[in-house]
Amino acid sequence: MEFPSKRNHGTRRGRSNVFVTSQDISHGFMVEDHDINVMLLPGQIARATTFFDEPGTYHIICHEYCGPGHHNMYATIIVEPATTADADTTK
Ligand SMILES: [Cu+2]
Repeated sequence: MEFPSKRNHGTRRGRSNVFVTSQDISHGFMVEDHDINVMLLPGQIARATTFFDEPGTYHIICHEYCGPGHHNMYATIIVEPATTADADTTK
C-alpha cells in the first residue's frame, strides 16, 4: 500500500485545507509538526485545516496499521514560499 503521490506540490505558505480519502481500507494521515491527524475511511472524505508558517518539506505518515505495506505509507507535502503574486489582491 502507498499514498498515490509521494510528493505533493502546490501548497503555499499560509492556511491550507486538506481533503483526503481512502480507496481501499482504513488508513491514518498525519502531517509532522502540524495539527493534521485524521482517519481515512473508504467512502468518506476527511478534511483538516492547518497553517504552514514556514516553507519546507513536511512528512506524511499513515498512523493506522493497514496491512503488510503499512511501512511504505509515507509521503511529503512541499510548502513553497509565498510569491508577490500571492499578496497581490488586485488580480
Ligand atoms: Cu498504514
